[in-house]
Amino acid sequence: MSYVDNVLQRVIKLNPAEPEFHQAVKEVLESLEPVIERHPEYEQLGLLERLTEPERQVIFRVPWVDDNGNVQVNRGFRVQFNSAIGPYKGGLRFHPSVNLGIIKFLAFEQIFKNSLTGLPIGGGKGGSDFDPKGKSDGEIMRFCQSFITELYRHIGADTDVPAGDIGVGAREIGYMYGQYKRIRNAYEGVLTGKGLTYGGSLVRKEATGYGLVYFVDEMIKAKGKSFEGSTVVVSGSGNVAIYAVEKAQALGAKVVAMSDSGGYIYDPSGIRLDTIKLIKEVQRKRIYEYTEYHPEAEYHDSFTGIWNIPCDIALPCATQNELDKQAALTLVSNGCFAVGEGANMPSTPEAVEVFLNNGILFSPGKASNAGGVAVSALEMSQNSMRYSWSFEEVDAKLKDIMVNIYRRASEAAREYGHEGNLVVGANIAGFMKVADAMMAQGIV
Ligand code: NDP
Ligand code: 2IT
Repeated sequence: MSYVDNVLQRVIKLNPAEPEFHQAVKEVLESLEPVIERHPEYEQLGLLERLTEPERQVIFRVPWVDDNGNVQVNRGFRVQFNSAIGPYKGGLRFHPSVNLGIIKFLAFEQIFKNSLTGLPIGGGKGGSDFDPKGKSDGEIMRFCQSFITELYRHIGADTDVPAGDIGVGAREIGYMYGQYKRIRNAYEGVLTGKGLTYGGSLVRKEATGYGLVYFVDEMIKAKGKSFEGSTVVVSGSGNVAIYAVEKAQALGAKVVAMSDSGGYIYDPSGIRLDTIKLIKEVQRKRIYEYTEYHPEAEYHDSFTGIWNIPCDIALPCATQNELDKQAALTLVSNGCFAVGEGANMPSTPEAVEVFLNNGILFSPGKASNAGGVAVSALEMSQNSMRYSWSFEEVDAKLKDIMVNIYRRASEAAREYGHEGNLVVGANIAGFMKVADAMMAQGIV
């Protein structure tokens, strides 16, 4: 059995009932086969065994009192996966589906994504099975305060710097930052995605969505295509989806569909993003409300049905495994030529295979959604300098970073005999820097 297969078997045995973690590890390790062949010393030094074992995993109780005076208990997680190239960095997800396996898959992906940005950040992720939907501001605040009252001892500006992810945006980051500062009596850049009045960076809110479109634009440009005049479908209607739509529209695309976990809207005349922002960012309501404002649009109550809408470019920006083989086949037969992942691991392995076998331009999330964490790292730099850059400065750096990630992933794919395969290219390019740093730092 090959070294990679051995390590995969070990990961499955040691981490039972964590299918998303197995899926993420399998995809990365299988891409690394050609690298491992050139570096037999990795096996001798147990590099892949160490790479797939988190440095530290924290699981904790989060008790809080709801508006009716009842005590609620949730479970909190922080997986500090790899600090070879910098302090642990990665978001916090609040969603009822959160469990250890989900957080581990996200933290593992984050190692390579963060490396690809070229910035000095290690990989981590955390969150809770807390469901923010339908909760009052007071309940959200009490939950966030309880969560950070345990987590504060494990994080710090030079140790581990969390940020947002599903269910965690500026409001939650604000409550967590306030509680951290109160406990530690220190004004430090311990969280990113902060508000602009207390250390946040311009463009962080827009960064993942804008970065995704910058990346995809570069990828399709290489084949003589552009967003201008293209029909685009974007799943989700959260932070990533909204700003992907904003930038795609700015580049001349027509975005015709968006979704939430309840279903999708199809507006053939082009999605009115100000309505989506009002419903989602201000009112925190469901996407079907869109048809109240624009009765000519259709609402369908199947979330995954969105992939039946014909498009040139598909941007899955909601959640893991939201796009399966059947959806991929439908996209291909409808003439879609590019798929850019904004979410983490939104396409199933079978869907990715369909894209790669049909010559679809495909970018994996760890490459094309790295803009969010990249601007988070820029927020850390600004906090350290006690200085802030303008919107234009941060946006220019973001664009530069995304173009560089595309180039690095493409070059690695070519160098290792998989030209055009950005899955292999991103995994190899992300891995090399981490592997070099781990090899240099001894058996740790
Ligand atoms: P938000 O919470 O802002 O939005 C999430 C969106 O996805 C909502 O529309 C939500 O619908 C939908 N969604 C979430 N879970 C599910 C589910 N299980 N089934 C169907 N729909 C679902 O999160 P973000 O926009 O921040 O994150 C979206 C994706 O992007 C995630 O995969 C995240 O890990 C990834 N990502 C986020 C980054 C960031 O900077 N925020 C950076 C890089 C990646 P509903 O409201 O109905 O739940
Ligand atoms: O998946 C991700 O890259 C994020 N949720 C953003 C992480 C961050 O630290 O900004």
